Amino acid sequence: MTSPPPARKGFYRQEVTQTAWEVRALYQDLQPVGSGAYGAVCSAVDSRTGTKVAIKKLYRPFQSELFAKRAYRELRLLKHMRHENPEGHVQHHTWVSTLLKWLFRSNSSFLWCVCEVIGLLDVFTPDETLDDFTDFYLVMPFMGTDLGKLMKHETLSEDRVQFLVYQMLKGLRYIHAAGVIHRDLKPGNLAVNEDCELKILDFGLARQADSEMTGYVVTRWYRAPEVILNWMRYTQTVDIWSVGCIMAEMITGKILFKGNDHLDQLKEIMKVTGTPPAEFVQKLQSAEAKNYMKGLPELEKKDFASVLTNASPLEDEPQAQKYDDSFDDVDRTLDEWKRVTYKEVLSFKPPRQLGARVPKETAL
Ligand code: 0RX
Repeated sequence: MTSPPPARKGFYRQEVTQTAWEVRALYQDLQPVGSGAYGAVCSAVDSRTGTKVAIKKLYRPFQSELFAKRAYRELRLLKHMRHENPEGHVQHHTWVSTLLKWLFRSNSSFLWCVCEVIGLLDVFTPDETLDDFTDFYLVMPFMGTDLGKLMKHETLSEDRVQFLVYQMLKGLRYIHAAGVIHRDLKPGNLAVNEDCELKILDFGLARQADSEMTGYVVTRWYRAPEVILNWMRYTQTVDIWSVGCIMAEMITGKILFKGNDHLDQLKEIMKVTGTPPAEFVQKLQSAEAKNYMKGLPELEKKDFASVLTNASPLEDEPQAQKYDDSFDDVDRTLDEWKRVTYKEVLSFKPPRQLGARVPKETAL
């Protein structure tokens, strides 16, 4: 029996949950944190800074074209998610980053901690040539908990909900600006630290086969109907749908659309949104989908205030009434203009005053 070749210089080997890991020597104290069909994650300590990192080893990434494409996609996406893009916005704030770097005296790792999307700290392979290339490892900041676990343990105050939703939208804005759709935003894919700072990631360690999307499962509860049923081409708005579901759950402590299966989930959704109008159903590409929707009894749209009963009314978004501009095409005599203007003057209702407070700008 031949013994395996020694580890690459600057690397060491260790068995973690029956898998051989060969990592850069600077990453010490490997501890398993999760695994699935696609790979495994360990925590480790970066001996240069003492900070905790997460290292992901993909499971046999080059075993098939499908695995290889998945692995390549994850690497490309994670490499792309850098908020401190040197050609981007940070260039305009170089003095700020210089000051921050000076204050924290670490090259760039501090800047990773201020963004809302997970990014790569390092990527390495122990294989010395392309011919030997079989594995690579992704290193990122270690995130101890996620929003799913946080919501199980506590009810979130209104300002924490606001701060978390703000960070989700900020992170999504960045992801969407890159032309990427996340598709699987759920509490378990939102890492949160003790200061309520959030990072969007995508664990995706397990296969999301049809069976994983069937039945009473978290993998489907945050998905927009067009994703669940695959009825039409979808856009970045599917991620905004997920943010809405997550926000509702943070406010009420209950899962908004907890369907037992695909169609039950659609029914749960329509109990709140109402059944879509006929023009929308007409646009569905699938004939099966069209028939199914046409056969449903009509449901009224619910007022969100009745669904999210403990939500703050201060977050209400005022809705404008339709403005009637038909007079623009009408010719009237001077007297007639005078009469309609007078009528408008008399019918004016002053806005509801909050106590005796008068806005500063308009106070005489
Ligand atoms: O997070 C990823 C990952 C992220 C991703 N994105 C594209 C869409 O927008 C968000 C970013 N695409 C593919 C993969 N991978 C990943 C997640 C968790 C993980 C390892 C890799 O394990 C950790 C990470 C940090 N702390 C603990 C465990």
